[in-house]
Amino acid sequence: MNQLPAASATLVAQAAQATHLWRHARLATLAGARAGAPAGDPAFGWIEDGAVLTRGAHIAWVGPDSEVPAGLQPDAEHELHGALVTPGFVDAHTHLVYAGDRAAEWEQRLLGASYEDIARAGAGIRHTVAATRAADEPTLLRLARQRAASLMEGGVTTVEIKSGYGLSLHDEARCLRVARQLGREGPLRVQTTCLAAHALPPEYAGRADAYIDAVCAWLPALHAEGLVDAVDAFCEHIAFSPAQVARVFEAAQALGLPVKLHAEQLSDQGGAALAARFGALSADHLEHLSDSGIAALASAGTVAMLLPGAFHFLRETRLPPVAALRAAGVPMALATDHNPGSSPTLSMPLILHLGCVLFGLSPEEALRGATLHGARALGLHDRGALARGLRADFAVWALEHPRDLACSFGHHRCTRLVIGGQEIGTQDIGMQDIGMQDTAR
Ligand code: DI6
Ligand code: FE
Repeated sequence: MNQLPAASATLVAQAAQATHLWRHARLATLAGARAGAPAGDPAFGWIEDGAVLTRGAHIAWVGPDSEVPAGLQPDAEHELHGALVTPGFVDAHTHLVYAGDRAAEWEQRLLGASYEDIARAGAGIRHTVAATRAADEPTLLRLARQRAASLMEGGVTTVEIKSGYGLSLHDEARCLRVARQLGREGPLRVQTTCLAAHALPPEYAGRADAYIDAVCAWLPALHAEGLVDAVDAFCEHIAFSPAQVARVFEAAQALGLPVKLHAEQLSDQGGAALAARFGALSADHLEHLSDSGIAALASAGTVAMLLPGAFHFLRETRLPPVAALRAAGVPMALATDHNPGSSPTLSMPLILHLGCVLFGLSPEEALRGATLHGARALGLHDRGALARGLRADFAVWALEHPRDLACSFGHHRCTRLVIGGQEIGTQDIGMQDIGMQDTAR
């Protein structure tokens, strides 16, 4: 997890090719099968008594335990006693790097203020911007590490982290560096997104177009430092207009960076269609998505990123059009949207539950949304299912079936977590030992 002495590099390279055989698991592979698929194509890609062989960072074989290739001599064998194994969650929409908290603002909302009222009064996102600017990088990194550990307890193996609480070149760069550092330290895999167009910082009050000019000018520098995997914006009446977002997207496109968009969260701005026009990886939130927006996402192959944590926490009532998205064949992803203002949760199992109960997803749609479709929303095609050749990222649960993971809520933590073929030490992420036995040769 931490830096290794250079002399051990060769040993590490050899160990990286070690083989591990995980036996007697209930496997939700998500490989091949889809919800509503024909008979013989089991839901969840289910294997009742399965095994997974990993070699180095990847999966070398998956199948029924009874068909484990004869004569296999893995470096280690792990007995799972029928525990559930799912692909690791890909939490593809978070704002993980920030300081401060916004519980007082939440309290104000309970007394009647709206999210928009608070934003217009100069608080909301800007409150977190002030706290983030005032925090030094070691503090931001320490806070992000703690949050990453909580995500991993809930089975997350890849996370996307947005900036957007810096809102100056200096502070956006600091937040993105912290996210990159978290990824370098591991074990959680990190993808970064520049969300400088999140809110108007106080020094640009009344000058939104000038701020967008600045954001477009910062992108090449942030990209040159290797800090940006994708570019996002907040298209909303309390944030930036479609025309302003289009300018940010053009700047991203000129650098060859993929885009995504906070769209149709509080009102219909035509953001999803704009995102689709730029071939966005995802359009996110979408409570106010129109039929034409759905058609645009479907034809562009853009993922609909649903964020039930924010819907729940903001006590929204307008539901995203899940049935129409499903009918149009738009892949739906689920993520925590972890942030202090609209979705202060770090539990992907809770998000699965909310996706089912609030948005009407099936447990299988929720699981696919939190894994395969989350990966697709990041442009990653090497993870999100348990299949030969994919990354060996998976979580073990003391449960019998993935529907149990989405059904009961508020307490699920994985019992073991494997990222890139390496089991993550429970002491690193605070997982409880609940008595799963292991036999290592
Ligand atoms: N929509 C959200 O839900 C988050 N950002 C955004 O554009 C909220 C961010 C916050 O309130 O701090
Ligand atoms: Fe967000």
